[in-house]
Amino acid sequence: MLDLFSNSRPDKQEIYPDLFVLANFVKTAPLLKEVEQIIEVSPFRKMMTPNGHYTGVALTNCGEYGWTSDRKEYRYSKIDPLNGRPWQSMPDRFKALAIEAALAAGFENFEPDACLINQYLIGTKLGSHQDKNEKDFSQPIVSVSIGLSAVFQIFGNQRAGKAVNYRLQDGDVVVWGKSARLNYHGIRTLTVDKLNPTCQQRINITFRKSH
Ligand SMILES: O=C(O)CCC(=O)C(=O)O
Ligand SMILES: [Mn+2]
Repeated sequence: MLDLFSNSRPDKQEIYPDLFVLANFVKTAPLLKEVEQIIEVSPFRKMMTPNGHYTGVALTNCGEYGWTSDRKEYRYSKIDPLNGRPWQSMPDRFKALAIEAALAAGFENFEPDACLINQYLIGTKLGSHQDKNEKDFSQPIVSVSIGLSAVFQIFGNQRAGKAVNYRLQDGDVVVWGKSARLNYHGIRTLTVDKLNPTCQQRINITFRKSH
């Protein structure tokens, strides 16, 4: 029978060519515990960018390389510029998740060496951009959502292309590569979830092969 009121989603959905959503793929409480340990050493911070503005989202990293930015450029660095120390190593649980999700979306041999962790508070957004500071575009991006839901937008190969919108929930993983690897994407301004008003932040973890 057609269930008009079901809100269940397919486990795996290609919402754009070579861009897959793995719905409710991972339990996030253990991931959040790892993030809490990472931010004790390398806290969330907004970073200055070459266009003279600070990032809207606060971020940190773990793994061999971390994505950073300053007045001069965007780059991957082995050192956290805030504390002058190497980033915390990528937890085994993170690496295993990244590889498993990539595989589930059809990307074999993913070897992430960088893990960017974004913190979105209500009212923040991430404008349309490409992930293009990596040296190896043959490997996918794996992106994990924790906490408050948010609308992911994919614009194709133009910054202001027609958007495909998808609301990401806690535990969802997005994987993109091949023809989608350099597609523009972003996150719409976060709003309060009326059904869960105490949830005030979204954490996003993206795994990349930077070198
Ligand atoms: O928060 C997200 O889901 C996407 C994050 C992202 O695109 C990035 O960090 O480059
Ligand atoms: Mn991105």
